[in-house]
Amino acid sequence: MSAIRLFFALWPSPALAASLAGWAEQARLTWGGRPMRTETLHLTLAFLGPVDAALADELAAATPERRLPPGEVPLERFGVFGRQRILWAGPGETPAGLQAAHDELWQWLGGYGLAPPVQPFRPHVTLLRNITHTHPPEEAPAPLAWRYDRMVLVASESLTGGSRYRIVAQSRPIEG
Ligand code: 2AM
Repeated sequence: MSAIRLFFALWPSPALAASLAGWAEQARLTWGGRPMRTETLHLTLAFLGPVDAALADELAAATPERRLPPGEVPLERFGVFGRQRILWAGPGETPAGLQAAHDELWQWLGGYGLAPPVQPFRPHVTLLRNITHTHPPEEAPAPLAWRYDRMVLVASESLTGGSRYRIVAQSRPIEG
């Protein structure tokens, strides 16, 4: 059976994505590498990996019934994953509300037989890939406040030269 690579993420508004693209431009002066396309910038909440098509359909159908308690992520620092040669933007510390959203999401996914990663949650927005230097992070631009009220379920398709992301469902914002 065919498998689909899926992940849940926070997706920035176009304005926030444009600001983050500015961060990427600045970071590239120090770390080199290849900037992510502005319209692909995101913060992964849960990476599911390849999931069979029937389960993917089930998750896409169930996601609009999920609620994500609204919250805010302060984007205030650059970080480097040296082994993966990634430069990212993220919070100084994981906000408690975001950690709770991550934990709750994985608890729900457990009901579908999916297991959380062993590594701790490291919320980040990948800005550059294949960085040519792995200097420790320098001071980032002025912080950005990311207010979120929903998550999206994304299918990732591998193409030569990168991935294409397709949003297949989103959670329902809490009204009021
Ligand atoms: P990255 O940006 O740090 O590479 C789609 O690939 C999204 O899922 C990206 O945000 C990517 O994080 C994340 N991702 C890919 N493989 C992953 C893995 N094995 N564990 C956790 N997240 C992963």
